[in-house]
Amino acid sequence: MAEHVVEVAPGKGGALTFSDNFNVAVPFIDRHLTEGRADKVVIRTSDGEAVTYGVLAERVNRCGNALKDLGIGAGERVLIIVKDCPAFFYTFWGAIKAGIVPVPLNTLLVAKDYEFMIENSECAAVVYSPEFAAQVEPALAAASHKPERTLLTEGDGETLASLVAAASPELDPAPATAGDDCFWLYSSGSTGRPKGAVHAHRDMVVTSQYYGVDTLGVREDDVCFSAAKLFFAYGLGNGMTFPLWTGGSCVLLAGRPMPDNTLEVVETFKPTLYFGVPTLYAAQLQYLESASPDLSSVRYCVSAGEALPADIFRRWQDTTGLTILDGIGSTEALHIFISNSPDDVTPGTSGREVPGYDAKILSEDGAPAPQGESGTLFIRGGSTAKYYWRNEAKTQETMVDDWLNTGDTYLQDENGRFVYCGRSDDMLKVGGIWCSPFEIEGKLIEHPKVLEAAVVGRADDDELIKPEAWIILKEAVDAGEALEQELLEHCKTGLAKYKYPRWFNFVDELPKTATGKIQRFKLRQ
Ligand code: 3UK
Repeated sequence: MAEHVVEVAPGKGGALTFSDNFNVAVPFIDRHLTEGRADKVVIRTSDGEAVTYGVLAERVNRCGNALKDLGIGAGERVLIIVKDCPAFFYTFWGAIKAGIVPVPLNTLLVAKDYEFMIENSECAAVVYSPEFAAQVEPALAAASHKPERTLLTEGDGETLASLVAAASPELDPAPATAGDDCFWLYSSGSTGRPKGAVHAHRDMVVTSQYYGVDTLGVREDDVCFSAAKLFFAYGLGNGMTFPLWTGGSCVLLAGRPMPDNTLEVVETFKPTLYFGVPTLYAAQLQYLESASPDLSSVRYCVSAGEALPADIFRRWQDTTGLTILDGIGSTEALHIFISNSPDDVTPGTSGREVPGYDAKILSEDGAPAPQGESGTLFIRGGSTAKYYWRNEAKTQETMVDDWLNTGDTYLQDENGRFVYCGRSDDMLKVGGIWCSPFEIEGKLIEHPKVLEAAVVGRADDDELIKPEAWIILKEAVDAGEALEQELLEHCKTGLAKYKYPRWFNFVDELPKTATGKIQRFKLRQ
């Protein structure tokens, strides 16, 4: 078998066979030149930039060389804190082709989060967009590990852009195997620090083929638009690996996804596949009450990140005529492993196993849960992370034999469809992004007037979960609107933007166990 190739057996979920020497940058980037796509546009940005497959391949090579020229060695990490733009592609793929490990980070985080990731990854370099300098630069200054190089993507002086322009356009793929470490994504836990999930070269092939092609039906003529950002495993697949696997194209929106700018992108760039999260669908529905953009280019809409309420599914279908395919994925699995599909949709469920993945629901005693009864969902498939970086305890807890413990409670209905019942820990998904109640509580009790705090998820009018705070105040403080406003401001300044509590309750005591652990389940309504 030639080098850097993968054979796909026919049929959904068909076996994938990788050549012995396999660097995934070759099938995702270089293959398009040999298949005659050099002049096809692969990336369009909402600012009007267009990048062809030929230009992409050349810039990936230049970027890989630029990173090597900086002295970054094979296997070393490069943190990527970059908005959705072509430079994200160049850095991510340039690193992989050069044998360097890219680690895209959530761009909504704050300095103390980045400080931890800089130290935990012991990265050799940090590449960041100027938009995020205010959080990244203090993190670099405070971190005990000092990366050899930090680079802005663009701007004055030496930047990634200037190095790329000066670097050689020729780069041979670094030798690798399908199972070698390729890139990481950080995943958050309810307690403790984020965990670096280490993915192999094969993983993006598996997700792109089994979910992208076999389940969703992504094709060469598709234009993918993901409102979910590239740093998120969901967005990385939707907006980058699916088009690169099929020879299709994508549209990138650099700014924060809002109802108006996302629907404007749909109207202007006419994507055929649209990927969102439930919170944004709810906000878009409200926006569509007073606007009617042309969405007719879209073949299917996809939702993931948190459960899509059946009511939002129906209202979206009534308003736009479009079907939303809800599917559950995770950072550890890399993309969606249980999903509704174009010919099998049941609102209010996550659908069935994606071909190529297995799922099982286990009761507390470890036995398979009887049909209709809930238990913990485990999944198995070729794209799951190999391990968590330097976190043996969590690796052993989560990755059991070749099964992955999702931490989700699920049941299977009488038709075999999977129904989400909640998390088995206290973690919340807010707008599709992780939110730890402990972190918000920690922020609240920093406030001089707060004695104790507990945070739980509460469903809003759209049945979407948002943080709610229960607070014990120190003596002689009046609870009122002014105090709520003060606490709100306090949370908004020290936490990632989506994490502030939407409701405040002031109480005299919090429900606790004998050992003093807050019983959050008693506060959930
Ligand atoms: C929850 C869902 C119900 C669930 C993701 C698609 O969300 C992604 O990855 P994360 O690591 O979170 C994983 C957790 O989020 N979840 C995600 N989708 C659904 N719950 N219904 C859903 N449809 O708790 C899961 O364990 O941030 C989603 C593709 C790639 C991803 N990484």
